[in-house]
Amino acid sequence: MTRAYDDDLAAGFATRAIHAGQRPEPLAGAIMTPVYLTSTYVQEALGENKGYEYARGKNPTREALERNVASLEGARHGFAFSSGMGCVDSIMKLFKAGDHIVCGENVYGGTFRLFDKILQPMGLKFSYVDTRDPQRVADAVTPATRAIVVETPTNPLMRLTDLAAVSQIAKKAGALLIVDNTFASPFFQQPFKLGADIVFHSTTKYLNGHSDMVGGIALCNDDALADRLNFVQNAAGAVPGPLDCWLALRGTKTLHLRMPRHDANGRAIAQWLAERLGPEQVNYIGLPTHPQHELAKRQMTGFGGMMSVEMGTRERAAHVLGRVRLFALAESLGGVESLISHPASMTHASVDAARRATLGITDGLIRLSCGVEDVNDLLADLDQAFQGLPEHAGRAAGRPLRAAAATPA
Ligand code: P1T
Repeated sequence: MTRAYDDDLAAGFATRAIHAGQRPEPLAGAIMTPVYLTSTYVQEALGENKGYEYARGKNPTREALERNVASLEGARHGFAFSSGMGCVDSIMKLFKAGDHIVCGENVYGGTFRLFDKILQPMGLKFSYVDTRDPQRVADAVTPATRAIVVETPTNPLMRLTDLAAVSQIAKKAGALLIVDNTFASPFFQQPFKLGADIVFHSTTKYLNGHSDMVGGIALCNDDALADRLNFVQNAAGAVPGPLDCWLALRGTKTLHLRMPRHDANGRAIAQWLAERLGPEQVNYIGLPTHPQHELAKRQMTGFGGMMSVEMGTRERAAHVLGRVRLFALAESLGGVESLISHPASMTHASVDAARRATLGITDGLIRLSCGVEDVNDLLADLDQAFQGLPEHAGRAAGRPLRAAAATPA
């Protein structure tokens, strides 16, 4: 099990981002954690070793990453995985057939696919609810509920869950609150302070920040829970390779520098899009018109670089997606480079069309991951991509492209 160093937990965020979990390497004093490319460790004698036996169980590069991110989330324990999905799958192995999970209705398409197509047939029971409304979460709880799983902000609709309110519901139900903090990163949101039991990330995104690896990580504070996660990590074996851990660890050193720039660029681009299309078309939690802007201000310290935009029709979405030059049309998010995507046919293609329609993941929805380039260049790119945008029939008639999203009670 990898525990954060106790003395790391006291320093400021930037100091921890750069140093937490890492000590100079003892052989030569290398300041950077080596990439321990090994599958096994020599044992001095039968039953005698340096604490490392086989690399699925432990790897020093992986441990440095686990300690580092645990420290950034204000957690005591970290467990790295081979992908965000490998991480969610391993967390769900804490449960057994018959257990009931309340899950946010809008989560990453791959998370829904794992639950719906693999775990549900194996006996786990899921209820999908609009977690913007804590009452709906409370209403979905049954005596068999063992966990509440939320993504906040959600991918791609940027909906929020009031973590403090939902953690009360989880505690009352004796269930774990499990939070996907990928979109916010620990720089903007600290779910443990709001009552989360497990926080996880696709490290592929903001934590790495450079789009050069795929990984996941789960964090927790409770020692008994950590023992169970540690057991699953080794027994099920969805562990990351040491080079990927090293790349993620290099990324976290600049998280505190990158996130404010993602946030600044995100705000400027959301404002531009809101002026161009009408604020009700832009799902960005930093816009005062976002139905949950006040919650965002209360439970987060920034809004980040993620947003989705309702273009009205697939044709209008395709127009922009086909003309951008600096924004790259690609899946994924959270890297220094700006990406743009079409959730209905890309990240959420595994969610069936009827369900997408109910959620609001329309064929006209595009998603932007604003990178850290010069914002004027990003705005100029969008401006040229918007040139010649086909008129939307409803818009021409003076009607909004869609009704403003209902604010949950
Ligand atoms: O891709 P992977 O590292 O396995 O992480 C899965 C995952 C988990 N949680 C959230 C919120 C995510 O956004 C993702 C992956 N998302 C994309 C690849 C995407 O483009 O949205």
